[in-house]
Amino acid sequence: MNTRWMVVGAVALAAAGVLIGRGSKPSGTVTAPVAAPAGLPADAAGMVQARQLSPQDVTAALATYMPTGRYDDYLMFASGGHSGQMYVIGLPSMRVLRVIAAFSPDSWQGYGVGVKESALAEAQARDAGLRPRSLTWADTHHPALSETQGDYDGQYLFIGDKANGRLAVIDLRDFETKQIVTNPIFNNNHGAAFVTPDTEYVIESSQFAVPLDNRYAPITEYQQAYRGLATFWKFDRAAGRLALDQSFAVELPPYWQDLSDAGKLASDGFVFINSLNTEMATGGIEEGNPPFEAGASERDMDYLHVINWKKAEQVVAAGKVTTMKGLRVVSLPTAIDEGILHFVPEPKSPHGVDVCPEGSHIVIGGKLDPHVTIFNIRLIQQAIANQDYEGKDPYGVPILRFDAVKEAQVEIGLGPLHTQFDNQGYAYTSLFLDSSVARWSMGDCKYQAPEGPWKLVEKLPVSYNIGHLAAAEGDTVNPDGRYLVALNKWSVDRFPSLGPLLPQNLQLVDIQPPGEGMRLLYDMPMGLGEPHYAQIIKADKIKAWDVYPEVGWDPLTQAKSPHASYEGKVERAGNTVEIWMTAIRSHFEPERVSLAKGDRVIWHITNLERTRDATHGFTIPGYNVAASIEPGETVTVEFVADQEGVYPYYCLEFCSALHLEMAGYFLVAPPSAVGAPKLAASAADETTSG
Ligand code: CUK
Ligand code: CUA
Repeated sequence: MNTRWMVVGAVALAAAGVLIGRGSKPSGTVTAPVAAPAGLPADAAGMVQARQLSPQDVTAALATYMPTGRYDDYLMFASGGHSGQMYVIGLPSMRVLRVIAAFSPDSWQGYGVGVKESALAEAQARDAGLRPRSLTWADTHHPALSETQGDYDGQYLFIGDKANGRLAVIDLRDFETKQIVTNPIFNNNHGAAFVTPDTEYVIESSQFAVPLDNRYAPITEYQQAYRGLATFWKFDRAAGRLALDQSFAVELPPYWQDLSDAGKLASDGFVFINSLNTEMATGGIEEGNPPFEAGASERDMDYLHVINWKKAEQVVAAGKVTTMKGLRVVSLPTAIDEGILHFVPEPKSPHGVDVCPEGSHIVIGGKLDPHVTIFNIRLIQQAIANQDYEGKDPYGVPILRFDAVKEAQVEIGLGPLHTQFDNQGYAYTSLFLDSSVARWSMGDCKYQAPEGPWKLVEKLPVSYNIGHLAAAEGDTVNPDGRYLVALNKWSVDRFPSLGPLLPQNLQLVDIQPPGEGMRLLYDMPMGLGEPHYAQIIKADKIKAWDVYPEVGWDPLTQAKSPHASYEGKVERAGNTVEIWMTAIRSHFEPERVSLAKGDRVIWHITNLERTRDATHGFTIPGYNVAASIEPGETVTVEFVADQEGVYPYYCLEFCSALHLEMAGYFLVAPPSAVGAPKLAASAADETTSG
């Protein structure tokens, strides 16, 4: 029996209430091989007592502790709010494994800091004519893992930028962002990103109504000129890119659309989008109007938008569209005439819409309503077929009769927002105002909870102000149960004070087995930008590369780079100097580059390493360049040598014992001193093998 298991045995004993006093040892317990921190007894039972851990604390610790070298069962992909990035977190350990640079520069990853092979650089260049300035951040809200038949397939990850109406595509072979697209005719979103069951489309729906095509119209023309928009970005899986020319959008009334979710199985072909502000409040508190928070909350009902995207696809194929800036748009009148768009009334200020694993039920959380409301897709389809309307909205969109499509309402508490599912017939809804998670039973489901349908089962308090929650594969056709993470907006007193800006608190909850109640396992302070939504995937579904497939790889195109080189060389054409540099432990080649002020520099660097984790970096003082060149990767930096002087370039990653020697000199002479420019690819650098 190895020592670790003996310690675990001792802790389990302690958890069972057999607490042993300091100094005495239970039979079978051995002293831990490593000395405990000062002041702590070395044996498990003694530690339990000294740290005053309850049996619940001990089992929670055992449930989350990850011995060195052991891997987590799940990976959670969390958005990063206005950090503009994505986070990868292991479950159940709650260790942050990676940040993925998406919309914001990150010098560690060599992203957006001088390297040309980056989605950010590509988007900035492309949008130069479309947007007045280069964007270097985003407000990321909703990640979406790519799906095959409604299940996560572990291939791609999409993330929406609420602030600027953009989407990013991340390839999970190397966890790098490959593409940033900008909606050509709309400047914000919220219902993004959500995918259809085979990732045919990535959905991006708007939040704040504005005139389409980024035009100006006075706010007094709000009802005539302002609109919402649901964009269906076609995903070309083979290319790993969203394709604007195969995408389309559906024009919506100027309500504020909120979250969306794609139908699946029973509801495949539909997309559901919540809305608020069907009052069409336009603000103007300074002119005596009600403030938005009151003006947008006057009516008892808002509208769930039900869009038949398969029908919309046919209408688009038939050419019944207007094309704006390359995006094909189905107009609101066409969407109504063709039966693409219907409304379902939903109670006060809805927020989350979540489709159950079988696709049959659509769960709505109303921020100002203590219930979740559950609609049934069968009833919705019947009501559409029978034209069972309770009226039309001011734009002529038919509104289905609430009682004809509602299956149930369950009173669960204050401020219901978002819902996830497990494999035992339960749904889990975040309660923002209650600061708790409600577990309630679904009805008419593949799995049926023993409590019977539509019952509140229990509530678990969380700290504090929970927004989204994420259960293991809990928004797919095949949820896992086991774990749930509460993404709490506030942490208040949970962690030591580090000043007025506090971390969020991500709390790991054990939701299995259901009979024993939900158990809080771990508080994880998130001292990085605010995660909104997260998805949790089985770790073994991710098939990431250990190193790039070939030496000379361009991660942006996921193909061999034309600029790859196995040896160092420098060439001049006119006043352009092109450098092909190799990097391998522990040297660059060349180690000297000499040119004249005013020369244009194109500098390619190939990391020749095939060893896992042998990453090198590259920087030059004052030129705002930070590259990360991972094993096999080729990167390019390009600039004008506009400052004369002597610039030591060096490797940024502590790659070997001789890492400090991994350097070179970039010598920028005054123009006159060089005359006919002399180039020096250092002949002194003789070693090329690794
Ligand atoms: S929203 Cu943040 S708590 Cu943008 Cu998904 Cu509901
Ligand atoms: Cu390469 Cu340090």
